[in-house]
Amino acid sequence: MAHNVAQKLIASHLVEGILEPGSEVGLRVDQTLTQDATGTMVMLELEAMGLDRIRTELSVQYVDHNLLQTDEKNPEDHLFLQSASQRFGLWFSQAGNGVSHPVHQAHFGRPGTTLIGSDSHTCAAGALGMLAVGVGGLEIAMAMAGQPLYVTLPEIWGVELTGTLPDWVSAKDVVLEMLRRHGVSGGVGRIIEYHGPGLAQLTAMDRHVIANMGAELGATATVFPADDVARDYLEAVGRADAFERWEADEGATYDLTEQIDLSTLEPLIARPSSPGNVVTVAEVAGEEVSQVVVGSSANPGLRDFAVVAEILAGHQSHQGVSVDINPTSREVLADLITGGWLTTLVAAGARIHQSGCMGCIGMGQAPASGRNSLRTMPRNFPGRSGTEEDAVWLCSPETAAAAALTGQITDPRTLEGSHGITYPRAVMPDRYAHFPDMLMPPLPAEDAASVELVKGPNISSLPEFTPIEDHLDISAILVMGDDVSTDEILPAGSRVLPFRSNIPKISEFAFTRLDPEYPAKAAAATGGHVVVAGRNYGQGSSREHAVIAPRYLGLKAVIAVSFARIHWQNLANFGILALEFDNPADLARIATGDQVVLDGVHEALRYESALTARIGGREVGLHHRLSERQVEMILAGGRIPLAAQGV
Ligand code: MIC
Repeated sequence: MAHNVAQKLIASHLVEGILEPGSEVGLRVDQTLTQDATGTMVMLELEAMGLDRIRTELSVQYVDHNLLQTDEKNPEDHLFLQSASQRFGLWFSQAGNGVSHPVHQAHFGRPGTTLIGSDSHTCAAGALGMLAVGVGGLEIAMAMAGQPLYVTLPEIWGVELTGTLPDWVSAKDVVLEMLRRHGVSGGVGRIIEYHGPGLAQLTAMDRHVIANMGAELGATATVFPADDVARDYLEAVGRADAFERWEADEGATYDLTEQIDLSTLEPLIARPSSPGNVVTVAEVAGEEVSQVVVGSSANPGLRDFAVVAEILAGHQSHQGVSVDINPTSREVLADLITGGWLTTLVAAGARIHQSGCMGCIGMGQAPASGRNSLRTMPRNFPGRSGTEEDAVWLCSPETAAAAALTGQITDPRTLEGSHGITYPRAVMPDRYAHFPDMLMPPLPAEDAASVELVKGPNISSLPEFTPIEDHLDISAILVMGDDVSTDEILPAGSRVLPFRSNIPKISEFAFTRLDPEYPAKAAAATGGHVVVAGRNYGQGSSREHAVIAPRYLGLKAVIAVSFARIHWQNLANFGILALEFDNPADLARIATGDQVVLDGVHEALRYESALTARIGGREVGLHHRLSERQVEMILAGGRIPLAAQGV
């Protein structure tokens, strides 16, 4: 039988379950990736589990998020992560080396392997024919302890690319087109596999752009074949020996199909404040812009910066615009210097920042209230930039550069007429800068055993949680709408991120973007509480703090119309019951403060998927989609207590 690439990757890593979409399977994990904002929890979880040394082939800890050092907290977390990497046997990438996803792809990407990462954009590695999945930190800790990754087997969505991209249209526009067509939950329960004749013109870094924002579609993963393009990339980063061909068989089929004729695409942009609000740039041209930010995991390739430099070459950026450049990595920065592009950018008025995620996660670069900020980043959820009343738009480097020049949202295709600029096809070097020594290899086991974990006072232990009660009679202290993102559940930004290793402290920020009184209401509801939401609850980041912090404040159950994949698993990992409405219309009948009564919870979880609740005095039909394994977790109080029972 002919197989597609995703099927081959899954079949070659299957250790439990059967290959039937919708059923739970266990997959062998070859590699893991953690970053600092989620990694401290993972290391605390390894400590809580008493693990001596990791069992994965390769695990890497990056420092790329919490880079601003406005006090001692972030640098102390970096030291903790370095000591934990040495203690448990991980590679370690220091602050300044760059954003995890592109650095990982360049140094460790290997076609045909599986990678999981405690960052939702881990899926970017699908660019190289890897099965790469973003998950919560606890999945990573378990994988490092030698356990498989358990996932609901997705459907495979084949997207055939035909035609050739026109000038001024690039990879970002391809994924924005997917978001324009399908919205932020269009990929839920699916792996997206790109194929077809249009692929050959997309470089590995173009594919990285498209695979990265598969997370914004809610997809489990995005997969590209490992073909000649992947081989050329691995040669260019000095790792030709890592190449292995992984392509779909002749006649391979997909569960769902789609086609994009690249030649019909035009520059696209996502309006504030959702990656799904996509329109053509032409439609919104003329809106004033006060900031342009180029960088992040969504447009991390050297080309993405070089093209901006070549558009700006010989011009001054508009005086009303702050042009912020975040070079992806030490290596991209070196190549920008060698190619002369950095000088061009500086001469054009750009502000050069350090390598890392920076403004993408609100670590600096917050825009002025209500002023348009155009970013080549993957997300623009409300307030994520660090400014509550922000207006962040997501676009390609070409569209960003056009706004930097004109001070307005500008269709870059018009620059030919207005500024005499022909579309620059920045020529890439045959070999990219390659600094292998920037990554610290794992210590040999005999030296690792004696390494002490360096814990600053901001690093608290993981709280312990009790199992869910059989009878709940608690209040719904928050009722929300559709598409609530983890940035709204537990904000990031330079003020909150330094508390990522301190649950009691970070819980003071839980849900405050939606209801500033939430922590106080949770404290007043002494027996615990429930929150209620609409569709796609928990979209966005993998941060497990978005479940641990509310759990710490007493959250027992979330009742929603539907859940985003990573958040749903995180809820189970920390013993919170995720229930769905049988009839989505019931959501509108629930008011803040309604009492929620659930009886016989244990038996219902074990033997059925349906459950009837009394909410505000009315009967409401609910169900869950938990696997037997997840039910056991909930009944034990979470995955860590379950593991402690030896299960
Ligand atoms: C994000 O883009 O939202 C983040 C920051 O990278 C997160 C991880 C986090 O919250 O630490 C993610 O995507 O998982």
